[in-house]
Amino acid sequence: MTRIWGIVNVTPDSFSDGGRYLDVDAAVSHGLRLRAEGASVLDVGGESTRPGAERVGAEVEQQRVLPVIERLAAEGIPVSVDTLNAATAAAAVRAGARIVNDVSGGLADPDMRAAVAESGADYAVGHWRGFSSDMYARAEYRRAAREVAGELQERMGEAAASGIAPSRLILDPGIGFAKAGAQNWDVLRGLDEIIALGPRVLIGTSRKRFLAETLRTAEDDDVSEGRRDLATAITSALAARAGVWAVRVHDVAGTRDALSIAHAWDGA
Ligand code: PMM
Repeated sequence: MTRIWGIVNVTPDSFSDGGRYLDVDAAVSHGLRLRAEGASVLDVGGESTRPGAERVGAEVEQQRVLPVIERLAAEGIPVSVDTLNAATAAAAVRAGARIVNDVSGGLADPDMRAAVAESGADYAVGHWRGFSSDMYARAEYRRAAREVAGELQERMGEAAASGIAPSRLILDPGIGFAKAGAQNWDVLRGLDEIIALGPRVLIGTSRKRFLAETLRTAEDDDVSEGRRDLATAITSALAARAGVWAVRVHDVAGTRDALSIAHAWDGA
């Protein structure tokens, strides 16, 4: 069964939950609800990576995520920390996180790989070409899936050189990161090239702009959260059939239903 990572964003400016979970108690109860709905991992983040978002310092980020991670980990739930900062990653693992989710794959902070190696945590490595402020300027591909796979292979080599075994790696092609519109579909269509690299593969399409762009019409320009969640459930089910290990989503219940249907189709 494809695993579900439930998103717990502890940010005031996240495009997807609008800051509803800033408060620690609210973030923890949101996480517990996602767990009850079927999330295998809760992915806790304190810095928004949405296009054009301001960066926050590591100190603010840690004030947001550490109390939430501590409480969710104390419930025995596998927690991942979504961060670009080595210091936050190390502190989160001390607070109980078992996975470091770095959408930059080690490129944003030169100390990240050493911190992860030392921590013993698993390492989710994203495909990334720069901070969100200018990532669309770097969205140039001739063959998107092949180039993403090639760059992820470089990140795997760097991780190995830092002492992180391939069995600890999770690869993520970084949907929406330095990829515009149709380039995201090119990557999803070529997922087998990324799966062929060997490590577990994670995909995050949840509520992303390329889904809204696909659904938008002249009459209905503003694609609602519910419609984005439905599109997410469908892409997650298709990614599951393509062989990914896990999908990272906001709407765990809807995605769990979609995965159950996809697995039933396969007789699983
Ligand atoms: N996308 C976002 C944040 N973190 N982590 C991984 N591994 N993969 C992703 O695609 C990804 C991520 C985008 O922001 P959101 O948390 O508001 O969806």
